[in-house]
Amino acid sequence: MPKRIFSGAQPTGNLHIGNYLGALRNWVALQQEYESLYCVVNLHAVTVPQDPKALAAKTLEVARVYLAAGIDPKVSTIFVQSDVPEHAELAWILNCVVRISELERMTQFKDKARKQRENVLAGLLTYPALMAADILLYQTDLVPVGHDQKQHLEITRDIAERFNRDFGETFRVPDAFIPKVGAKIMALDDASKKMSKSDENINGSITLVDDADTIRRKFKRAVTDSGTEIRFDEARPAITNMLSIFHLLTGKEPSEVEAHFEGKGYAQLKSELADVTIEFLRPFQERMRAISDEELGRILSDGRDKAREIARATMREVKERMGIVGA
Ligand code: ATP
Ligand code: LTN
Repeated sequence: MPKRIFSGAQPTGNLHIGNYLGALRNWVALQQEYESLYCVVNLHAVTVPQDPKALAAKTLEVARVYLAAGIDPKVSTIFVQSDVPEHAELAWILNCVVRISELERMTQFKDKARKQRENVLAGLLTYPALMAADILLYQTDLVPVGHDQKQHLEITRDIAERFNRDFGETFRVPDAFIPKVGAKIMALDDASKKMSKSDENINGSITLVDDADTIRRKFKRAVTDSGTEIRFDEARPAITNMLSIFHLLTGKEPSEVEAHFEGKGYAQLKSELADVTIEFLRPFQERMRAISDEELGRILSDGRDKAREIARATMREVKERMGIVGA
């Protein structure tokens, strides 16, 4: 059996270069080697309040981004989470396997609950059970994600192992794939926090749909570190972040990038980084526009059918093992 990949992004806003460099780029790179399923996880998005119209539009837009990024629907399965009801069904069951104490330890829950302060939804706490369901439904081997998802992958493994122990071998226990560089692209306005789509300051991230002027303006405003030297250095996170983006978008080795910027100033770095980003996003945005609604609809309905077949088989086995039967 070929090894299988599952991953997804939430349609909670515009995807940014952090999402691309930390996740999508690797989805594309790995799709030939693995049987891959890439999902728009819209049921995850509603763990925080969403505007229904915007959510519907973003769900399709994220699928478009997957295609424009280079995910090939001929080799990979692209689909929307809510089209396969087994995700929600298995999530319920895994909610009865995971412990509240484990969920309360999740840093993403703590951060998002703190930001929200009041009326935190139960779904925000039980989010990892849904994520585990996404992954385990497909007997996934590898999950390419950014660094912020490491803890969610660990809890997924724990859930799978516990289920297998209590009810008999059912789920494959997946591994995370987290890239060495790019797994945590930092915000342009504050190099101590990750670039995030749900950030209220839009200047912190470069989205995949930003135009050239916006990209230049955002890099120009980006914070820098004290000093003047342009080199990779953990003690200087803002410059290191910009150099990492430059390295990943150009494919130039870190030493080459440092040599290239030797003797140059921060303004030059920002301006060249803007050029490189604009050049990278131009064909990307053209591909996004070139995909017709009909084509997108066809790809998503094919994806749904393929995903559902695998999901159904797993669900049948899960219910049998647990003694969940009916008429
Ligand atoms: P937000 O950016 O709003 O916090 P999120 O982290 O929930 O959104 P998703 O769209 O669900 O983002 O994530 C899609 C993928 O992008 C995940 O694999 C995630 O780890 C990765 N990712 C998110 N932010 C970054 C970042 N700043 N750097 C690298 N990878 C990232
Ligand atoms: N929680 C992830 C999105 C996500 C996911 C998944 C990623 C939901 N289900 C399954 C990989 C596999 C996030 O990035 N916020």
